[in-house]
Amino acid sequence: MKPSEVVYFILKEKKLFTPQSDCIARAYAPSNIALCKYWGKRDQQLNLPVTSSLSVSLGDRGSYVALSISAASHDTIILNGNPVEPVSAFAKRFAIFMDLFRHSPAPFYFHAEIISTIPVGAGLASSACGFASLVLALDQLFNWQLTPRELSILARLGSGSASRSLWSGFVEWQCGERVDGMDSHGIPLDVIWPDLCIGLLIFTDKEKPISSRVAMQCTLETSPLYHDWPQHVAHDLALIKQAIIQKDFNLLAATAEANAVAMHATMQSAVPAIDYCLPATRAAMEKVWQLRKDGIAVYFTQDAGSNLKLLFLRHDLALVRQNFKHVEVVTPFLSSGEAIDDEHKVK
Ligand code: 2P0
Repeated sequence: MKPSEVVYFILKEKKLFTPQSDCIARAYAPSNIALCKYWGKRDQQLNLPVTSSLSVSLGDRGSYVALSISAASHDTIILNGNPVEPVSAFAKRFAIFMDLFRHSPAPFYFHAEIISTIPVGAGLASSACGFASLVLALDQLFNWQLTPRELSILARLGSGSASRSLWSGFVEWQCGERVDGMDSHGIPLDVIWPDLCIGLLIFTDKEKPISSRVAMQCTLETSPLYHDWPQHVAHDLALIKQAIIQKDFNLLAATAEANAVAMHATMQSAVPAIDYCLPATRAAMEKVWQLRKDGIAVYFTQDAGSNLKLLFLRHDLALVRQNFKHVEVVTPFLSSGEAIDDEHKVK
């Protein structure tokens, strides 16, 4: 099945593809960090995953978009105040996704002004929040009034992890079984955990050397360890859900760290080997392990990039700041502006 057929199936009842030329649709979607990772697809065209996954959204770290119909003869994009070259990979990926929604008799193009509050392409899920914010804006621009699940399915067509960025808090992306992917979408977990903190350790904001899309396919096709990956995920996902329900931080964070380490071990066994770590990444991992030996409950997770995300509870915030001078702290369950300690406000 093609992405355009999925779009048609979802939008067939709607007054689709009739742009409102004087409207500017504004939307925001948070980035998300997987605690149990998505790595490998059962359908590359529809971004249908081999396994389910589970994430936590990053509050006000994400993507803001203002979307309107462009008077130009091509899509125009402003990213963080700078025009994006139409020939760039970013613009091409945007255009391919937006082509799915351009079936009006007369051709039309979009103008998108995007503010990303996280580095783009550096393993901080910028494509997840980017595509999720785009579908939210499209829904407004065309007045579709789709359900969050339908929006999650459309976002998945842009990027798999975008299916989890339609909600705040914990979100499970159920892999589903259907070939059309209509059962493969995010489902939010009804749990609030105000003490949970994420520490972003950003070692570089450069684009990663190999895209996660290429890396996960290479892993699936060549890694001898990939065979066991779905079993790892099933085991880890069950533990992580249990830990969230019981608010058992050590179980949650230890399982998330083990899941990330297993994902990277699996991709390091691919041919050619895929290694996203920089020396600074490994040094930070060593530091986390040493802190745990010293009795501090701090853990990490790592995505398709060199940056690390620390997992810890609010009462260890000062210790984490002492040990990681450049850490950027995100509190997924506190609203912007709520104080998390005496010296710092939530960003
Ligand atoms: C995740 N990652 O669960 C995993 C862990 C990176 C490592 O989802 O090809 O950009 O667009 O579906 O969603 C990054 O992969 O890949 C990702 P596509 P995507 O967050």
